[in-house]
Amino acid sequence: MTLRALLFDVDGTLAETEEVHRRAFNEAFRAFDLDWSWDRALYGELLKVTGGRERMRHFAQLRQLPIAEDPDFPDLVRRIHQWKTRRYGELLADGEVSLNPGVERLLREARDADLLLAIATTTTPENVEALLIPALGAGAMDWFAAIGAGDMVPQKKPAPDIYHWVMDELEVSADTCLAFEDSANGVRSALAAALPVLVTPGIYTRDDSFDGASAVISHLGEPDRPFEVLAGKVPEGRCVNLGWLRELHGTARTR
Ligand code: XBP
Ligand code: MG
Repeated sequence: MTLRALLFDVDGTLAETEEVHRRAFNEAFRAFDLDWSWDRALYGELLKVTGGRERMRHFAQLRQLPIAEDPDFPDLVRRIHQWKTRRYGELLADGEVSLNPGVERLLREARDADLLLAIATTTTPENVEALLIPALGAGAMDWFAAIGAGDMVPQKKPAPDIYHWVMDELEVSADTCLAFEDSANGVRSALAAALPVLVTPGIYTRDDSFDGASAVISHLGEPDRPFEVLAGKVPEGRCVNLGWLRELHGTARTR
């Protein structure tokens, strides 16, 4: 089956953004006079719940915080999350993160070869723009034929909804696509949509289980910065390019 589309997760996959999310959450909690503070260890646990609002509600329930029983709590969570999203955008505009190794090179190569590019993420559409425009320029969103993000679907990852939505938009079948993910939740989502998936783990997801993924490599690599193979059998090469991806896709089978 010919490879037609590359479907990218965002946080952890395109860039190491979770520390910026965490900072924006913590600043938002302070702005709303909450004594919540998420350190790295706690955030690593909380990341098992995808979506910022869902993560905040989960935290309040986990800690059995009385505020979770307040009838206005869902609205408060929504307002904190809006504040957090605005702050996250400001931090990225300040050049807080750059794309992971090989990401821009591969996106450019795929575009030049007329492959379809798409985004499939649990974060908000605003946050996708906040990352991609500073990194790729004002026209960055036009590089992507579909941007599936946040609340566009009923269920976030690990449910397959966002990948199904993106494939419907692109009018492609799963066997002509390849998904790029960094986390167990992302891999589960892609596999549940019958997509082959290439994993580049992030700082928070190194110890996740990636069972069923086609391969796990350290990052997409650059000619002078080769990737390391962490699991699976991969084509020969120092960095991921279209020839390499087509070969991987040709041998990839989802469960
Ligand atoms: C990772 C997530 C997101 C971010 C926070 O998304 O789970 O919730 O941590 O973003 P991805 P929001 O699918 O891109 O890996 O606060 O906007 O949800
Ligand atoms: Mg991710």
